[in-house]
Amino acid sequence: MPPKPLDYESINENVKKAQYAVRGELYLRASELQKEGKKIIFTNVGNPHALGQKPLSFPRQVVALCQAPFLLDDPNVGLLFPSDAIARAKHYLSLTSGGLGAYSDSRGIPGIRKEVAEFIHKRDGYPSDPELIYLTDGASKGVMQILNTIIGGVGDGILVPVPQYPLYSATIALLGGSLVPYYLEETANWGLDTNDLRQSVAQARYKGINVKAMVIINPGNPTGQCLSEANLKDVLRFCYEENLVLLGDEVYQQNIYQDERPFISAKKVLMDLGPPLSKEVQLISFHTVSKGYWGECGQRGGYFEMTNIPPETVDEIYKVASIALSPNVSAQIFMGLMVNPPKPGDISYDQYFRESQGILQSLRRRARIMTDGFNSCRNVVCNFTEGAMYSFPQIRLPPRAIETAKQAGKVPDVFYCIKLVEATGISTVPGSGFGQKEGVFHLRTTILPAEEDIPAIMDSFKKFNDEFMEQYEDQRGYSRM
Ligand code: DCS
Repeated sequence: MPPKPLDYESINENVKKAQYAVRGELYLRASELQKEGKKIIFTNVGNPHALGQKPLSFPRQVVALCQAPFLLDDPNVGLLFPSDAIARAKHYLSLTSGGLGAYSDSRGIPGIRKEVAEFIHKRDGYPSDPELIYLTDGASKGVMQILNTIIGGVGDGILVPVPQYPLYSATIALLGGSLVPYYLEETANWGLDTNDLRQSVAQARYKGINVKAMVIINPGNPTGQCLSEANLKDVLRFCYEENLVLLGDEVYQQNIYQDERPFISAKKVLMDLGPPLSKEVQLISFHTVSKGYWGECGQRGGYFEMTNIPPETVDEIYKVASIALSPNVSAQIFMGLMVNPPKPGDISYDQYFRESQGILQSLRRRARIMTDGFNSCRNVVCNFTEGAMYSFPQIRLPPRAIETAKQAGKVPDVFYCIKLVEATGISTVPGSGFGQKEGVFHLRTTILPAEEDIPAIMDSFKKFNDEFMEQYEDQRGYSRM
């Protein structure tokens, strides 16, 4: 009997090649341990509500009313919901054709795309066109859709930072394209170097790869760095010279934990550069409701904005979006609320301000406690988390640990992270899942556990790490720092 179409040997090879470490081997081992009754701290995914973050009240009130519009006819509605939430729910329902149970336009509800455009205009100081904004089910679907539009086959290359968030490597693998790596420099706080970029492109072109796009993740995942304005200018000039479309993943734009390098969008820097670049460089920018102080990962709301993309291509992207009919309608409303939250003077403003700033300030403190905690551990060095939601310490594994891992058939950082979860319940992602330089090892943890729990988590990490290093260092005391 020949193999059946969905027998393992018959399925699409690209599916087998795609890897996604954020829910990979470590996550599976942690889930197994949890089933056996061990308490697991899931710091592998940037999923704030799963770690106890409370939703912001105003958006939930508005969406609750949109989901149950009959409440709007209840004479007691005003006792349960503030009047601005009621007004906003009516506003969003008036923008839909049939409420939350009906498909919307495949690009998203026009009135919400307009709110997104106004947000971008206010943020950057440059107008934005709602026709060039498409709403998506989380940023992930937007990224996949744009990569799908770019990649036709193995000859099409995408420059991706290393380390990177594996949505990129996995999607490029699924689509059968070529990932062209460029390395972020850990000793320069994960900055990028245009000479290195140039070299990566030259090498790829030498191999016959048509490098078409460059990805930046700003603030970085897993690396947590914020790109400076100068860095962004260099990147945009580079894209202009090399004829690349820039994919600006800006999902962590609200998650900034220092004041020296505030978030600046690639769109603003491009417009600041003026012509010819501002009219020529193609840019797609991504955003989401999953991050920031919203953390509404389960709602699956996102958008992308297209800059300098010709109308024919915009139409093709629309056509492909139409095949999936419609992004989630409730998620679109979350997006509308995120870009247009209560304003000073609104009834819900004080509460909204208190809740959102409470989360942000706590994340800022958590970023600091975790970085300091890692840096106090033997053979561990960690750059400060300037933004995003992760700490990405380098673990200097003793040669004997590396050998033991290899004998056990494990990548050394996977070996370390498995030992860590088995000993402490802390479930992380090994650095190899994001890509890293040869012979260098990391792990990624989120900074999302409750603030009051973090000191105990760091203590238990330190104890494990000390014992691990003790066990694998030789008597001469390898690489003490
Ligand atoms: N881009 C980056 C850089 C991300 O980190 C994520 C999610 C996404 C896009 C996609 O998010 P949404 O589809 O939810 O909008 N980050 C994953 C991570 O590393 N941990 O949790 C999820």
